[in-house]
Formats: sequence, structure tokens, C-alpha cells
Amino acid sequence: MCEKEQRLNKLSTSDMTQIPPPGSIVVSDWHRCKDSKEYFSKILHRQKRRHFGLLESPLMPPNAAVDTINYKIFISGKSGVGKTALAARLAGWNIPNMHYETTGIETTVVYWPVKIRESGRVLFFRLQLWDCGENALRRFDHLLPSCKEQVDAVLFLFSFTDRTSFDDLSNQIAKWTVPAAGRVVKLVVGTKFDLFMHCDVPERDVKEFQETWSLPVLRVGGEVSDGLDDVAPLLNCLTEQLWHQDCITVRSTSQHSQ
Ligand SMILES: Nc1nc2c(ncn2[C@@H]2O[C@H](COP(=O)(O)OP(=O)(O)OP(=O)(O)O)[C@@H](O)[C@H]2O)c(=O)[nH]1
Ligand SMILES: [Mg+2]
Repeated sequence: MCEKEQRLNKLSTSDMTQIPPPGSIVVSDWHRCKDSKEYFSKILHRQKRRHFGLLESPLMPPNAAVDTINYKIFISGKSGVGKTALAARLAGWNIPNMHYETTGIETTVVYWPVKIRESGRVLFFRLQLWDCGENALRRFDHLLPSCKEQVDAVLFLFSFTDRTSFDDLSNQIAKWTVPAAGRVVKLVVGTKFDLFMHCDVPERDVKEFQETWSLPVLRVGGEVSDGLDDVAPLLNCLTEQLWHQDCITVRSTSQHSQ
């Protein structure tokens, strides 16, 4: 059974009776609630984020039956836009000040506990972030197909300090909207939001873009902080879109088989 099938099997029928729209699926500030402490403590070490290797996972006591569900996320965007920095930010690592071009594919594992609002169910999302240097993607044809294989979501990056990266978004997104691409969650992330003195993308353009494409646009920037407040909006938005996509998939396959 492939990873995706295993994941879909973990959805209970109660998760699908009524599928709420994204925005009301997960408890949004759960990391601030008392009852989340035992879960978030598993992804922290001395108040900082714990680093997980490919084969490592948060250790929960055996009596706490928490399902872990795996997703593959591809980070897309032109060279220097901040793909590697975003992967580091989401994992709680420091961001390199210099731009070191990523020469191939790098993967980063991020765990994020989530509480589903309706059922009160807690799940660990295991997000495997795929970051590939833009120049390497152009140079080696075999890289993009491996990034696309079984991908669940794409983060489309633009930089607030680089107008061309914003103007190219529509092209990038259109490539992933063809039917052959299958169901893929799409999120737009504006990086370098902290460099407002050099901002080249005014808020009204972002708003217009958001209305045209009906996609969530998130903003990131600045130093990586130790807390979870910095990453929670993006990770909650991503996890709930993924959960919503899975619920829709299961519902449509069960309708087909009836
Ligand atoms: N101030 C600020 N700098 C950022 C931010 N994100 C990335 N940077 C800087 O932008 C530069 C390029 O970021 P990278 O993450 O290496 O770019 P990339 O998209 O991975 O580029 P390639 O690997 O060449 O495709 C680095 O010097 C980062 O420190 C941000 O949000 N704010
Ligand atoms: Mg990079």
C-alpha cells in the first residue's frame, strides 16, 4: 500500500460527514492552548525546535494514540527568492545570511501537531519539504519529475523585493493547474516581508492577485524566532488545506465506488 493510501485510510468516516471549508478545520492558535503542550513539547528541545532526521519522529507515550500522516511538499520559486531559507524557517533553523545556491534537491522534515476542530482529534503532520535550487532544476531535467512525483502541495514563492518573481507567479501556478497534475494544494508565500524599505510589490497588487487566483497568500520575513508564533499561521494553513484535500479525495472515491 502506498503512503497516500495509508494516509487516507487514517481518515475516519466522521471526518467526512461534513467537510468544513479551509479556515475552520483546525484550531488555529492551538500551540498557545494548554491542552496542546504535551504534543508541542515533542517538537521542542529547551524551548527551541527539535531537529528530526529522515528516520526520526516525535516520541509520544504508547497510551496516546496519535496518528502521523505524511505529506510531500515542493517549494517552487526563482533562484534567491528564499526557498532554502523558508525550509529552514519552518524547521526552526537559522537562515544563512548569504545566498548559497542549492545545487540539487534538499529535503527537510517538519512535524506539526494539529487539532481538528470538529472532532477534537489530534494528528501529527509530517511534512517533507522538497527544496531544489532553481538553476539545478534548469540544468538537470530529471530533478523536476522527482520533485513532482506523488507531491501533495506546492508552495509558490515570490519575494517582496523582487517584482519579477511576483509577476511570474501566474505562469508558475498555471503549470500546476493542468488536469494531469492531479490534486495538489497550492499556497503562495511572499518572502522578505521584513525588507519593507525595498518593497517592490504593493499590498493592492497582492490583494488583486489573491482575488484572481483565490489562493491563500502568506507573508514571511525576518530572523527566525525560537517560538512557534512565527511559523504557526503558515503551517496551520498548509495542514488544513492538506486535510481538506484528503477529505475531498476520500469522499469522491467512496462516491465513485457506490
Ligand atoms: N531579509 C530576508 N532575507 C531573506 C529572507 N528569505 C531569504 N533571505 C535571503 O535571501 C537569500 C537567498 O535565499 P535562499 O533561500 O538561499 O534562496 P533560494 O530560493 O534557495 O535560491 P536557490 O537555491 O539558488 O534556488 C539569502 O541570503 C537569504 O538570507 C527573508 O525572509 N528576509
Ligand atoms: Mg536554495
